[in-house]
Amino acid sequence: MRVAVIGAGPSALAQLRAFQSAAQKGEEIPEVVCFEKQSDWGGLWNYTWRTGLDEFGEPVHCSMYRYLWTNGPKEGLEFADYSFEEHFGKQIASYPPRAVMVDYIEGRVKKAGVRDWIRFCSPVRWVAYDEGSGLFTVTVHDLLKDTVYTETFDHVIIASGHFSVPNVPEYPGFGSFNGRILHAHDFRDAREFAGRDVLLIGTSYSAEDIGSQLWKYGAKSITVSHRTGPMGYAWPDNWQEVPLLQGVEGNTATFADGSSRQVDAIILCTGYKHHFPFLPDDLRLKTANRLAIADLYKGVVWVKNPKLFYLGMQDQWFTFNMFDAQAWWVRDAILGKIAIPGEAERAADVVLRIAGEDAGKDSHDAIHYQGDYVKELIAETDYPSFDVDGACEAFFEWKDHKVKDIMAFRNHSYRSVMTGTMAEPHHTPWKDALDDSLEAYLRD
Ligand code: FAD
Ligand code: NA7
Repeated sequence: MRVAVIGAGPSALAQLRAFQSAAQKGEEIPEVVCFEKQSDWGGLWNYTWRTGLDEFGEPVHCSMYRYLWTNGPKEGLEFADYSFEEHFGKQIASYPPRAVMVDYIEGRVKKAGVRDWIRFCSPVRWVAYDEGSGLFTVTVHDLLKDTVYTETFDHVIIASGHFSVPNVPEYPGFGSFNGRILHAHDFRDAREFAGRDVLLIGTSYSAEDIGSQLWKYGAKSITVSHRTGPMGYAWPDNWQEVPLLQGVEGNTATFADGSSRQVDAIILCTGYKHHFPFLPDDLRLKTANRLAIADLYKGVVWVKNPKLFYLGMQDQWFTFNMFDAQAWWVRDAILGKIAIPGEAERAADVVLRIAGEDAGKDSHDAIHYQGDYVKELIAETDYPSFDVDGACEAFFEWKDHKVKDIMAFRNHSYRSVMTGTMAEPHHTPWKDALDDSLEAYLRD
């Protein structure tokens, strides 16, 4: 049996680790071939200065930027089979910068020895399913040799991420704006905007964090325009929330309440698209960015063809340990240890999940909802059980800390639900910590 995994970000790496862990326990596993379009693993966490197209003419996957620290506590995402303490030899502070996270993500898969399952510089161009043979044909571009080839597989697992292809609205006057307009996907270095008046559109994680980066690295003013409602935190004095942008003329931006501001740059923090240009209609997921995903039984099995799986397609409170829960479950479904029901039951499961999410009132309910999903999956496999409710508590504390002081929430510490240890406070408050290197962060 052959299994193709598309992508080598955190979701796909969870899948490789899941199979390797079964093999380690003496189980027979299929041949697993992982195709990654970048030259290294880590997915979004694999930082590049590049934007637009890469050296091969491929769309740059990275949406991360310099100085990015995790936007939620690490205690909510920790791997249950590989703690931060195991990796770093000590407990570390709760909001690691990107470089520290990459080291942690890599640590587990280096230990598992799965790197040679991955073909790098290998974007998947097309996947087709043949009813007759019951096999998938996967067409891959080997960028180094510049050759295109096909191979067949019994199962395909799509783990190509969904925070890389930007959603880019246009507003009147953009074509003649006298400044730079970019999407968050192409934002790389806040220092570029030091001394500038910057307008952000959107009110979710990207707007909050890119705005905070701009503030930290010396922007003159930050204006955030909302479509639905303001974020409502107690922002610093040079930060203003305004209603939706109506248009720009020269450098003047006008908003729905009639107010206007002079701005030097506009950053569209308007989210991302689930985008799978390598999939035909009958296999392609089309969904909003939400917790209960359309057309995926148990959030992972393609309802119309249960040999096809998707990982990590949900909007995310939980990340790495949710991807693990999914990957262990998908592994056991492929190994035949978990039975997948018929199509009607699979479709009914999706309807129930969507209703469950819709019944929630607020982010508190949403965190519990996703926590319950993680619990449901890990109860069906041998993924190490952990205190998911404890991880939810870390998220609730995190939300309270943001309300108390949005520019200081990263100075707080939380208890690991994997090891029971309390994180050390970081040696420098986030706003003063300008060096985001691993060495600086881990310094005692
Ligand atoms: P990705 O990380 O996107 O990886 C997908 C991989 O698939 C990539 O390596 C890509 O190159 C590859 N790929 C895509 N198409 C193809 C193809 N056709 N062929 C071959 N390979 C392909 N999460 C947190 O837990 N904490 C945070 O602080 C946090 N901050 C974030 C900040 C930003 C700006 C963004 C955008 C996301 C952040 N996230 C954060 C969420 C992030 O989605 C997850 O942490 C994680 O990276 C998702 O893993 P993934 O493997 O599903 O997808
Ligand atoms: P999100 O969380 O999908 O949020 C998108 C935001 O963009 C949200 O506030 C939307 O407003 C807003 N939006 C979307 N389209 C428009 C238009 N046309 N006009 C105005 N505003 C719009 O994306 P993020 O990039 O913030 O976060 C994605 C991930 O990156 C996340 O997991 C983080 O970990 C990092 P709405 O509320 O719908 O009115």
